[in-house]
Amino acid sequence: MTSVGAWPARGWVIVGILATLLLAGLSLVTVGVLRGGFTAGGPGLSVGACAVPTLSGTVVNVNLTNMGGPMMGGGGGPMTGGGPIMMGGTMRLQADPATVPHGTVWFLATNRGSITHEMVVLPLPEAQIVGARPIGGDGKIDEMGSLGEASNNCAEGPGQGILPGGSSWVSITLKPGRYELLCNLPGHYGAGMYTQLTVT
Ligand SMILES: [Cu+2]
Repeated sequence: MTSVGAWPARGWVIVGILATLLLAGLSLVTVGVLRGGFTAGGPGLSVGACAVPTLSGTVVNVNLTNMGGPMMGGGGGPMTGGGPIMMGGTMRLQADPATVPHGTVWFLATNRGSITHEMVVLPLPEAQIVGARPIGGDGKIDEMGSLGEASNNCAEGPGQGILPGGSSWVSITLKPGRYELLCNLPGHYGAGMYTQLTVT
């Protein structure tokens, strides 16, 4: 009698385990949807928190990063006063690829740091190197002559800045030459957010 009664009990245990696994799976899907990990059909690519449309032709992926923030895995940040401006080359702007053919170029800037960033494209005059622009009292460089920028969170073109985990994109027609990609939020250029793009 005991062995007969044990089987249904074991069956219920198995049902319970299956139900738990099913619920766990459902909650994972829910988290994925909430985090924007799934696009709602149609072409496109989900990058971070944003659904990025398909960018055809030449695409330069621009990574915007900063150290010391919670998204960097916590390595003991150098910040002591809690101010928004970080000093000492703790920020980076990297372009991949760094050389592209002339014509229409898409820039896809993704913020992998912990604070707001942006990407601005400026021509780089002959005999001038990147990172050498004079920085004003406001911590910014002169954006005169800007060819375009990606600073619209989860959208195209200029805006209020790209939030952590977000992206922005812009297409610019470029002639052969050298260009400087940079972030011009106060203090960021001085902290190292610039790189060269060569157009052939
Ligand atoms: Cu920045």
